Amino acid sequence: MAEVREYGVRGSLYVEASSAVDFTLRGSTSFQNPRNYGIYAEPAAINRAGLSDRQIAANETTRRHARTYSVALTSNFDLSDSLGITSVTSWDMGSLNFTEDTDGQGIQLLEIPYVDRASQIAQDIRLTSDFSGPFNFILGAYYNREKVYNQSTFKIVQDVASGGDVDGDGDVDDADCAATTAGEACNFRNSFNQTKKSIAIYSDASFEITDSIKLKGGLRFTRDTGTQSNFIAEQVGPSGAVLGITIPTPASPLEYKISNLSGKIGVDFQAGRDNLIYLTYRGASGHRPLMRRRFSIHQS
Ligand SMILES: [Ca+2]
Ligand SMILES: [Ca+2]
Repeated sequence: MAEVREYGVRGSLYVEASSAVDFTLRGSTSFQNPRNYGIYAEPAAINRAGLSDRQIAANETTRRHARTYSVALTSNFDLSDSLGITSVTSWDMGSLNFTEDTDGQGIQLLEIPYVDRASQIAQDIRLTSDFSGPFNFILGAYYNREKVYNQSTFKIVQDVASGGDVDGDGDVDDADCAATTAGEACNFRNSFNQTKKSIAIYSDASFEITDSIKLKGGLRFTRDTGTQSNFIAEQVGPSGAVLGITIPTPASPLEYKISNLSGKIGVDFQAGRDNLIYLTYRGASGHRPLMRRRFSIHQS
């Protein structure tokens, strides 16, 4: 039970600055804001009394908002007939906001608002050869940064009908949340920021021994770091007042760092016009499981 209401636009621009330099710029955006999906509450005898199979009840009927933006620039520079530089720069951003009527009923037993934002920038630059001789290579570097903000709130038993009047004075307010025993009349809200960065240097080379036998190899070094900051987990009253902390905020941001060196070496056999047989060995070291190996023989 969901509605569709959305649009998307994209465009691209190609510029050939000279016979040796060209640029392609791509951009897109999209937006969705349909009425949010409904929850089909079961068991029906308790939660859907009086409703037909095609009906649902909900007190929270707001729209869902999802928006994306994306821009990418690909640049090619020919240094000579046999050497070229390619650069790919990209930026993406998206946000998602909606409130789910989680109980699938007209009362305020459980509803969950979600708030999310994410953005990413990435840069890849590589030098590629196109030699007429047996040797060719790619040498590149890559950077990526991703930022995420996430917030969700469990809104529990927020009206008298669902049992939120803990102190029995006829309404649901902060006093009920303060006196709660099982979370009634309270909002439990969690939020955090997260940043991940990745830097890599990579290479790939090939050498044709004969027309049908080619040696290939590559190395990649990757450094990943991640930070989670501004972690907040709190108990909030119906008025929006913060009444308590459910999980303490760490004294300093949580972090991780991983470095990884991986490589591969292999050989291709061109067996006739339609058959390629190849053998590849891959290895990796770093903080991840020490070695990974794969031998494969494929025929197509
Ligand atoms: Ca509801
Ligand atoms: Ca009350």
